[in-house]
Amino acid sequence: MSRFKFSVGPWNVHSGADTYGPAVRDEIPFEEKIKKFKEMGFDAIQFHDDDAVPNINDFTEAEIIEEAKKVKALLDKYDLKAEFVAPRLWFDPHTVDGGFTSNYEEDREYAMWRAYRSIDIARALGCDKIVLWLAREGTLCYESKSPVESTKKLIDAINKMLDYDKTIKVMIETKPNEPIDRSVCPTLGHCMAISAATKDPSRVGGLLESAHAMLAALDPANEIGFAMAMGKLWGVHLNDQNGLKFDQDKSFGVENLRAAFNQVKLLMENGFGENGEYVGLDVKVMRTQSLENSYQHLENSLKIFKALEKKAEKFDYDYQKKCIEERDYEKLELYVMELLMGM
Ligand code: GLO
Ligand code: MG
Repeated sequence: MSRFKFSVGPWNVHSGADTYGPAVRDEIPFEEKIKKFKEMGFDAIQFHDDDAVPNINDFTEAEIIEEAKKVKALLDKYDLKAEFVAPRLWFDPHTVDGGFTSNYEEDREYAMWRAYRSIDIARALGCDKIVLWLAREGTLCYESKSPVESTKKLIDAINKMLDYDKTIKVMIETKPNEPIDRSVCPTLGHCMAISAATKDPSRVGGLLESAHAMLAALDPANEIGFAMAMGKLWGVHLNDQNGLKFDQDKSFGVENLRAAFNQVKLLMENGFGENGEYVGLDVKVMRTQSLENSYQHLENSLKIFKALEKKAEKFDYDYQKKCIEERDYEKLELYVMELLMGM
């Protein structure tokens, strides 16, 4: 039994299309996915606005809320919660140059429309968290935008969201690059600064994705620790990443076991989840998998997380203290490695 509650997004199970090739599996219907997620032990679902309301542009504002209520009924049927809703500001033609920081006013208005609709959808789904994964908020051509203006535009957009709903919470999911070259808000440190500059910092926090920290050449556990010290780690997307390359979204712990262990240990030591936070996964199924085995990466990630939780429970804090007193960190390091290797 884990002390944590877990969440997952429907995009974690997909047809396998990538930049270099088409789909290799059928799309699994939404209801089938969430039924399976529940069976696997997940407690909550992560949403994009258009995961809840596909073809969102085709509906009026009132219709969008009605559509979202149908999804809420599905969640209730399987006794699942909604963790958050994220406006998908990277698919629509209006978001080619970014959303909140686009150079074009019409696009910025569209981005706000999606942000407000995401809040409406979150309300209909019974949740109060909005995630901003700022996919295209940055530059491909450096001289096309000013980092000063972009940062101010982002703060302004968040302020408008905070005004639109007085109890909603905004979590920025930071990422240094991809699909954009240079992001406006690349790390949780930047997120904390943005939060402080908004009109209600108590409602603006962060979501750390392990792979995103690694892409910024940072340690994911340290990003987690930094945001927790500020009381602002409200979500995680645990996964793994092999070095500095494209965003891989590998199963949690499969590349960097010790880093994974330290993320789990830190979440446990600092009471993550006590305010209703979920341990979220953001892992992608490999292209090689058959349709029937489309969920294996999620099973693996949960299994590895829970195994690391058990390892962390065994962590000998007295021994750690002794090593620190003796200033023998080589000894401490070997202890950690032996713990992980089961020696
Ligand atoms: C991509 C992100 C993406 C977000 C999701 C929720 O790199 O990790 O999967 O987590 O869109 O906003
Ligand atoms: Mg993510």
